[in-house]
Amino acid sequence: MKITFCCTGTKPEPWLEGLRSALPGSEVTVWQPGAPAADHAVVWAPPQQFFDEQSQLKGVFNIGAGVDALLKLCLPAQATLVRLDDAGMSVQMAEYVCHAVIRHFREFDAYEADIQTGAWTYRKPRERGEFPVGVMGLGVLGARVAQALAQFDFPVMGWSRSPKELAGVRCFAGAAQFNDFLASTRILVNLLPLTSETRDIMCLETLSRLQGGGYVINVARGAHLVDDDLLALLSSGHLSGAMLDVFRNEPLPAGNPFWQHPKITITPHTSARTLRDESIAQIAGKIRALEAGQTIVGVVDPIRGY
Ligand code: NDP
Ligand code: OXD
Repeated sequence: MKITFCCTGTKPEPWLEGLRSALPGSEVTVWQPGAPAADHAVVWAPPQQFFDEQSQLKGVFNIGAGVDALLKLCLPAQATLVRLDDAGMSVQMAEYVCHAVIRHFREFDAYEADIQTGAWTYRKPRERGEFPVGVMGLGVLGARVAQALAQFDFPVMGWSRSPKELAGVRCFAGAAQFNDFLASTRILVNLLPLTSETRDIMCLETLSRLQGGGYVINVARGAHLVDDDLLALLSSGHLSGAMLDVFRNEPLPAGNPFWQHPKITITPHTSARTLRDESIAQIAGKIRALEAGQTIVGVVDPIRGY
């Protein structure tokens, strides 16, 4: 069995070694233009030329959870597109979002600023019930995040396309319940995939529906958020702040107002990193299963877009 590796910005050697030892007898090589046809591909941000040449692929394994960039390309029609299914990302996402929510709720940013000026000050404890958190997207990552937040006794809401039941989470579904979800939310967490339905979903109209003093945590994709609308609502005071891990252009260009904004905290697309060993084990298991004609989880529906 031949496996081709085409992951932009990723050091290939450890992946090749890992895949070879997880799939003994397989031939795993880095893709070069003109390379021989392979059975399966392990990819991140490949060029269109890759799929034009490797048009016979049976499986295409993305080394991330989001496939929005891949779905802009023309993939071989018969290839099964598979995204990472957790592989160690959900616990990282839960850490990041709980950190962001707690930092905001407990005003740790203000305490840090006070300490910098030598001030030993106390703030009045805030009422947890006044900080309901709404998680958009209740998939592999969103469900874990929502349940982790519920452990801290925040009121937690969740919104997904299809109805869900999650312990400790008040679930809303579909366009019909979106406004009720927003109106019940003060801290909004985005864990949606980027699709034609969800692009620009955090805009003036939707963010204005959040409870006053709202806070936005975007850990999915930059194009979910209309940047100028966030800035306008921060200026008006309707929103009190944001923690952003993802941006329309990455790396975030120098001079972008998000770099210096006093109410915005940014991180460099690092909320849930791809973990190599977990990912290799998952991908190798799924290649074996596909070869054996078995069904696997994490298959992307290109029409749905995730
Ligand atoms: P999943 O596919 O498991 O979950 C997606 C969720 O979004 C599902 O609950 C789905 O609903 C819901 N959804 C999709 N479309 C809509 C819609 N139109 N309206 C309402 N709900 C919708 O994805 P993951 O949880 O694995 O990942 C989510 C995203 O997180 C990825 O697509 C990626 O962009 C981002 N990500 C970011 C990382 C980072 O480091 N910043 C790392 C990893 C991922 P339903 O359940 O009904 O299908
Ligand atoms: C992913 C990501 O989609 O890293 O996995 O953003």
